Amino acid sequence: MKDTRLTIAVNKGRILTELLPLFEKIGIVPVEDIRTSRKLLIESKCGNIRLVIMRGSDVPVYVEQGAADLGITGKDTLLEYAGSDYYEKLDLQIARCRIMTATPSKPDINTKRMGGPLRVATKYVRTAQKYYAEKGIQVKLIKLSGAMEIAPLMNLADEIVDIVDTGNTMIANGLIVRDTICNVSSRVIVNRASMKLKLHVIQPLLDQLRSACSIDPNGSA
Ligand code: PRT
Ligand code: MG
Repeated sequence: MKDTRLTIAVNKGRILTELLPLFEKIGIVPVEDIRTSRKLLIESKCGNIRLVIMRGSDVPVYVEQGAADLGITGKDTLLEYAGSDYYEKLDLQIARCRIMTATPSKPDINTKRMGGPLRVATKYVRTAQKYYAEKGIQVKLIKLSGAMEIAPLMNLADEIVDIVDTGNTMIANGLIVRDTICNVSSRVIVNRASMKLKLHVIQPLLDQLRSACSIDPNGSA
C-alpha cells in the first residue's frame, strides 16, 4: 500500500504565524493550538499530515536527511545553508523581507577605524561573502547570531548585513539601510526520495498551497 503520511518541518516564529492561516485555508489544522502548546511534533486534524516546529536553520537538515518530507523556511536560511540536496518547489510569498546592508547614520560613530578591510557584522556570512566578492570589496566578516544592529554602535563593525522589513529596527539603532542584497520570502522544500515515493500526496498538496497563496491580480491576496 502507498504511504500517504507526510511530515512537514516548519520554521517557528513569524513564518509559522503567517503559515497557519494558509494551512487552514487548505484544511491543515493542528489538533492543538501551536502557539500555546509546548509540543514540537503536532498532528493535524486531517490525519495524514504532522508538523514539526523548529529553528529555520534545522529545516533543510531534516528535509535532506528524510526525517521530514517537506520543509518550510525563509529563502535567507536556504541561501546560508551549505547543502542543496532537496527540491525547492514553491514560493509561499509569506514572511517577506529583504537582506540589506546598513551603516551608521552618523558615520563619526566609528572614530577608531584605522583603514584595513571593511568590517561587516552579520548572521548571513555566505550571502554577505558572495555579495561583497561580486562587488570587489574586501571585507572582514564578523559572524554574529543576533542583534547585528548594535555592532556599529559598539565599534565592532563598520557595516552590517541583516534582515529588514519595515526598517524601524535599523532606524531605532541609528542605522541607515543601503543596498538590497536580495528579496526574501518563505519557500517549500521537498526531500528528493519523498518527491518520488509520495508524489501522489505531495503534488496535490503543492497545488493546493500554490492556489492558497497566489496573489489575486485584481488586488486581494
Ligand atoms: O531563532 P532565530 O532568530 O534564528 O529564527 P526563528 O526560527 O526564531 O524565526 P523568526 O521568527 O526570527 O523568523 C525568521 C525568518 O522570518 C527569517 O529567516 C526570514 O525568512 C523571516 N522574516 C521576515 C524575518 C523578518 N521578516 C524580520 N523582520 N526575520 C527577522 N526579522 C527581524 C530582523 O532580524 C530584525 O531584527 O525583524 C527585525 C527587522 O524588522 P523591521 O520591521 O524593524 O525592519
Ligand atoms: Mg528570530
